[in-house]
Amino acid sequence: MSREEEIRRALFEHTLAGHAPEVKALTEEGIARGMDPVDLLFGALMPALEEVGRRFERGDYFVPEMLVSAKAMQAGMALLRPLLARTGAKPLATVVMLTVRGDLHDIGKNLCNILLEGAGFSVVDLGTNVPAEAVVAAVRQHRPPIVGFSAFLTTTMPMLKANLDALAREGLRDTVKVMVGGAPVTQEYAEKIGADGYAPDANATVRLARRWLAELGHEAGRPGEAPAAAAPGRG
Ligand code: B1M
Repeated sequence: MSREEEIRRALFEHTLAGHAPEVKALTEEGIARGMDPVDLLFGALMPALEEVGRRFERGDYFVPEMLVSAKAMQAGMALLRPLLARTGAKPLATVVMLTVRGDLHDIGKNLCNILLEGAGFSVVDLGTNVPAEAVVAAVRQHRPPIVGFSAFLTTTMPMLKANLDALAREGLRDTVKVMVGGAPVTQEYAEKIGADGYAPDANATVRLARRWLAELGHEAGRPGEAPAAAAPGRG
């Protein structure tokens, strides 16, 4: 087995076990060896988290295990972030991103943010557990053409509609394109609640944001592409 393959496997195992220092060291070694950051992310870190979810569903893992695995993954992501998000160019446009009220999951949103930044967008990240009032305030302050809401729990999905309603109440709905996403969200659900669009993953998020910019008359697609082929079969 090559050292690269060993690194991929060890990254998977240590993320699963929640060993942040090992994940950090292995990611550093992978980068130093010239491994593709997209490969490290989609070939090791993400599959580990998917396995964490499966173990949680089976009752083999509980919240503390989920949490330490997430922290371990974030130790790797922190190192990959600057490599995935190319900067230095004039931002294409601002995108306000957030996880809805009641929801503490942020890894998926953060990944979308990284790829959006990599594609040249300027991301204003409001964080997690964000109330509708804060969404309204951020749209007033930043005047973004695009806002993205993430919901990762079936119980927090209704907050997507609550945010859309809050924007409409404040007369801001027509000033922004609203994208929704997160594991339980679907195209059908997005249409049902009246969002402008849905993206199943981070690459699709970038594609949709670019399409909207082009429709709005911005010069979309430059500078920088989303990291090339950020995982086969992922949008
Ligand atoms: Co939670 N959790 N969790 N959790 N957690 C899930 C989501 C769950 C599916 C696990 C399971 O049962 N298999 C389940 C939800 C079930 C459901 O609602 N149907 C669940 C549960 C139940 C819970 C708690 C309720 C557990 C409890 O307390 N009993 C609790 C809720 C806390 C809360 O939010 N109020 C909880 C807590 C946690 C932790 C805090 C421990 C931790 C989160 C840490 C963190 O995010 N900082 C955690 C984790 C790590 C998970 C799993 C294991 C991994 C989530 C993740 O990061 N995935 C998850 C199981 C799983 O997903 N396999 C699970 C990787 C990420 C890259 O993918 O999030 O899908 P994803 O993001 C994708 C797309 O969805 C899309 O692009 C991303 C990148 O490709 N996308 C968008 C995301 N946002 C988008 C926005 C867009 C467009 C696309 O436009 C704006």
